[in-house]
Amino acid sequence: MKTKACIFDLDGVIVDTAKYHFLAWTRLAEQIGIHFTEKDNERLKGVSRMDSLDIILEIGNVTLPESTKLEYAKVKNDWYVEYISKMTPEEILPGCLDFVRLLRAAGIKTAIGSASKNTPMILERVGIGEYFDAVSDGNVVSKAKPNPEVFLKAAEMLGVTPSECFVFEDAQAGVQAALNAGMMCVGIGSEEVLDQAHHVVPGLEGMNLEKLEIIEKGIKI
Ligand code: B16
Ligand code: MG
Repeated sequence: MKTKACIFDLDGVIVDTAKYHFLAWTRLAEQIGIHFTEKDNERLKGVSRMDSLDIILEIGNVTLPESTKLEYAKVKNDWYVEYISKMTPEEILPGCLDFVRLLRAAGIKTAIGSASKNTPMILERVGIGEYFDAVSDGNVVSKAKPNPEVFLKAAEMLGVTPSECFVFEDAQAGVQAALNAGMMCVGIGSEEVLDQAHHVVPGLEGMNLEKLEIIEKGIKI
């Protein structure tokens, strides 16, 4: 197989932290007087913290000075950290650990490619850090997905070329970032939303090396 590394998005692929982001953003939106729904929350997936706040303010038609926005983003993050600090290994999404173990046993490198600045804390809480050879996250990159920086950085950390990498992503912006990086991409979620990916699966359950090889060859499964 040509593939030498697999890069995993964190929120929505390894753990479902979207629910905690939603709780914290809703709490903040209510405080500002903005009605924010679960459907609106879809727009925030894979998007950076400050860009997420801008989307919420746009929904509420609210304009704020930069200093207040930074203050609000901090308040939201403090609440979010309060939620994720209680996460446990049971919250790792089905199939993830089995697949990562298979990859590592086959000598394929693994990395995290996430927009989140809270990546180290989440990995520590769910006890999965040791399974990844590199962590490229919001603390080491500055350009948000669909910019490919986060995935290119992961490849660089692993010492592989982009064409040797597979990305697993649940957000449209993330799929686009993987394609912009020149990598293969498996979408995690709905085919309708992630139609740009080379292949889409509902989750990592049942994913294995044989399937990866078939997707790499461009054969539809
Ligand atoms: P933080 P991913 C993304 O993580 C989330 O999907 C997105 O909703 C969040 O705003 C972003 O991380 C930043 O997170 O506020 O923790 O730095 O999907 O790229 O793993
Ligand atoms: Mg995600």
